[in-house]
Amino acid sequence: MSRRSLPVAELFEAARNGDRGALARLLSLVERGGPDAREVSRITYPMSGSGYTVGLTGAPGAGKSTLTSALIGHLRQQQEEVAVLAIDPSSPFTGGAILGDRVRMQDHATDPGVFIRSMATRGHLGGLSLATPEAARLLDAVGRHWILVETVGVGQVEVEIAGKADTTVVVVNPGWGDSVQANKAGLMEIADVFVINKADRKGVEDTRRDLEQMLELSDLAHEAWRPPIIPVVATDKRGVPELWDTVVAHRAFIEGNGELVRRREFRLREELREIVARRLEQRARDLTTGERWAQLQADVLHRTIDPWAAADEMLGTIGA
Ligand SMILES: Nc1nc2c(ncn2[C@@H]2O[C@H](COP(=O)(O)OP(=O)(O)O)[C@@H](O)[C@H]2O)c(=O)[nH]1
Ligand SMILES: [Mg+2]
Repeated sequence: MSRRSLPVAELFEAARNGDRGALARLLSLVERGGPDAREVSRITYPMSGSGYTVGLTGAPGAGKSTLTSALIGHLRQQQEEVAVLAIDPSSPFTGGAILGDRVRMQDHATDPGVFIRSMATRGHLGGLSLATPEAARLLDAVGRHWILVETVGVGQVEVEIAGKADTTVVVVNPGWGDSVQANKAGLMEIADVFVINKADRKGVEDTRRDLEQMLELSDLAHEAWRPPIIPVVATDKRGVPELWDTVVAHRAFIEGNGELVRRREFRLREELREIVARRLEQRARDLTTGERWAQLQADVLHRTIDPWAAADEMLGTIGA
């Protein structure tokens, strides 16, 4: 039987035994959604929960992929295995960034301790916000205990996705005050650690002051964990060990005070709510087609029924 037609359970067994092709295939099923993705979720969900996700987010070009690659190298030196999900909702059409990421991370392409996957959005952000945690759980269930998630932190929805990691690293550059694209307030809210990448350039201290000031104005400064600010030069790995030590320290901190459990519970509740909302949206789209719908619209146009009563009639058919 070819891999393409293997049942999900067999693919999963193969992936657990280290078959990267099977894992890639399962991730494709997750990306696509539908019944096969449901089956992946059914099998993986009970087996997930021991993996730890680290999100890296920031404006396009901030150096997230370079930094991710440097972190992979650092983790491999410590014999840690690692999986990476690179998510770029901003380039569904060209695929340019995805290709770029592949090239940048190719140092690790033949290392069995590293698994890298670019998740395509197919232009649907809502789908991605559900597919990403699903994909992370799959990686977790096949035994990847560190999962790095690279996301673009620009718009509100993207920042929301970025904030779904256990520890979130926000990557900025010297002079980021000038960049109009970044959703600063949103990024401040989700940051557990700040990286000032490209610290080989001028303006590191100004940027640090800028961040400190923004922290003072936010609630974060007064929480027990104040997000550390770490200068990094991802291209020559300067600051990368310090960054990783900080991520590990943050993990220990939120594991110790119960925050990790609270975060995960919150995310699961939000995910459940989103699944219900999306399925209702789908039902609404299904309802608003067909002959009966056309007739009701005509009735509303002719003022023989008001819009609310017409909606009641449609919703009555699904008991909502
Ligand atoms: N000078 C300098 N350039 C860097 C550094 N890190 C990344 N870059 C460069 O910045 C560009 C964008 O990097 P990339 O990792 O693709 O950014 P991403 O879009 O955030 O993933 C590339 O040309 C990198 O070589 C750094 O620490 N210093
Ligand atoms: Mg990138």
